[in-house]
Amino acid sequence: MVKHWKRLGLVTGLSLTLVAAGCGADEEGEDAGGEDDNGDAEETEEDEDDEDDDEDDDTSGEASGNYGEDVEYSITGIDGGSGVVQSTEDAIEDYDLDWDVQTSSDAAMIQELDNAYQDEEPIFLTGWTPHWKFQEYDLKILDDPENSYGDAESIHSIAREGLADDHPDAYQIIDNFQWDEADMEEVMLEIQDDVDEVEAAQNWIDGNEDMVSEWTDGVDEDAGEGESISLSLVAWDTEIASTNVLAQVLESVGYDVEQNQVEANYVFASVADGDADASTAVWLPHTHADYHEDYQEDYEDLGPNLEEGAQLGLTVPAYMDIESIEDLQEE
Ligand code: PBE
Repeated sequence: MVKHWKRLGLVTGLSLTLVAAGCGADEEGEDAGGEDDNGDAEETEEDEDDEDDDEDDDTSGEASGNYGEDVEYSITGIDGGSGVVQSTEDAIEDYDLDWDVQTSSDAAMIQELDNAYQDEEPIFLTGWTPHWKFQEYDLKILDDPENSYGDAESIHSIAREGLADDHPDAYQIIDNFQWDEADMEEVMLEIQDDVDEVEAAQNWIDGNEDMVSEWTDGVDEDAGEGESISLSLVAWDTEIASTNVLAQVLESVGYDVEQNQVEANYVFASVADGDADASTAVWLPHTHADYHEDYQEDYEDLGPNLEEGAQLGLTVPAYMDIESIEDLQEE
């Protein structure tokens, strides 16, 4: 795709007229009314199948990607300790951009997205999937030829040393906990729809008893006997969903579960130091590579709880006329 983009950039002059006549009008029409929507969707798919040049010309066209000034050369980010913000800083360097990342929180970033989206204004986000924002808003992840955001990755669970001996049943459940993107998204979406986190987790559990019974296979109903288990997480929506589900399952067999919402580095430090028992929040091999390298000697990596379904990326509303990070411009 990207190679094509470079090559096809040379023929831009030739086909730009066609694009301006076709796509440009389509894109404006897209938001104006439902009538055009169907036609657009079909055309876009055909275009992609048949030839890449329409789309590619879009990105290399004069107006494409020219959003720097509108957004004050700023990317709307989440917490500074997150891997996605760190990857965005890498991207700024890799693509030689004079942009910066504003840090805030997952919730605050979504609020900014919502504001921009209402007015169809440009906005650049530190995005990742799975995340309900892709269901609620029409968004796209920009191409990343330099791979600053890494490839698809997995989300791992980690446990403190000694957990298997101290709380073998809890350890088994945490070790067995595994689901996929659709499961995680279901819980996230419900929470987003104002269902309480605990209730959303319980609803998912009720609808997935077979899967849950595999995690608790052979564990007695009252195995926990009121013992405490602490789980560390950052208040990212993905981890709020996974931690609540795991917590509910542990509680269902008698454990008393405490959730510690902390900053990213403390997720790793707390499990490494034994201050927390476990976490489901470790994105590997890319997002949390640095934290993992620093602390992995002191905790146990239990492997993926979500396999290869996760991806970071610079994310924009679909109405923006830009496809690749390469097209971010200074002026
Ligand atoms: N996230 C969600 C985290 C990992 C989980 C993508 C925001 C991060 O970037 O560190």
